[in-house]
Amino acid sequence: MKLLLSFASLCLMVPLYAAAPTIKVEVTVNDQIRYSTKRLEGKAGVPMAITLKHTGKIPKASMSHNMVILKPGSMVASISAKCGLAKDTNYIASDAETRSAILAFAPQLGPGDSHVIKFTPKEPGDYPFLCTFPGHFGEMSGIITVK
Ligand SMILES: [Cu+2]
Repeated sequence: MKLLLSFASLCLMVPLYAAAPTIKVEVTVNDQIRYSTKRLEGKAGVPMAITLKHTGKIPKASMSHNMVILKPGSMVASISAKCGLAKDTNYIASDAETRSAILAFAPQLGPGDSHVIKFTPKEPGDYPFLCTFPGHFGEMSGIITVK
């Protein structure tokens, strides 16, 4: 009986400790050099699953897109410039500044490709994101506002 009671109280307690549900969003890209949105919202400590989907037709070699999420306060323009030169590593630069700034990313996607980026912002803040394909940063950047 005692065991049964403790099992029952455990069951009642579970919902209190259940993790907050993942915030799921979809961002599309196509042959226009832009994301379908420049603003996303998250909550500190709550996992996010961001699906990046490429719905365009231009071959990957001449037009591909990724999404790189950076720590708040990162030097976005400088990281964009370095990644833009890193063709051999899929436009993700491997220097220390870039590596420490990147929290998560989707690789370069071609037409029909999609990728789910999973990350959990730990603190409130403005988390920049960008596409690092050369020349895309000007139009393809945005902010995840985490409260
Ligand atoms: Cu792009």
